[in-house]
Amino acid sequence: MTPIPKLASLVAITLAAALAVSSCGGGGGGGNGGGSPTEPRPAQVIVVQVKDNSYEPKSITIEPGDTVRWVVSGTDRTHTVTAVNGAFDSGAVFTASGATFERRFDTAGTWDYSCKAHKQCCLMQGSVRVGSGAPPPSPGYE
Ligand SMILES: [Cu+2]
Repeated sequence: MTPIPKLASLVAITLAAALAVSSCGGGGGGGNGGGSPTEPRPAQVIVVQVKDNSYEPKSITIEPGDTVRWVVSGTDRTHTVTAVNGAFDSGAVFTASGATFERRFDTAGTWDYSCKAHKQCCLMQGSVRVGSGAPPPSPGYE
């Protein structure tokens, strides 16, 4: 009749509980979403900076369905994004830093574009290639 057996059983119970807790945990975490390899990647938004007399990057390659967002960076001079073939024209929206113009490109191909105000003087030109088989931009736009 000593208290020792009681103490021993209490320790045993405590140990058992601790083991039960620690043996939980782990597991789970499996599966990373993934998706099938044939699933198309989600459409993306690609940013091109509009600076004084240049676009950065000057030429980009995207996938059909992607959107290009031109953003004025560090200038308050007026620029445009104007397609050579007339497919799109931002107009004079780039009048302040942070101003944007967006266009989604759904069909494969190559679009050369320039700034109406600074094409002649400064060769402010760029291009968007849509799809891996898009032809190279015209000289001066690549
Ligand atoms: Cu310009």
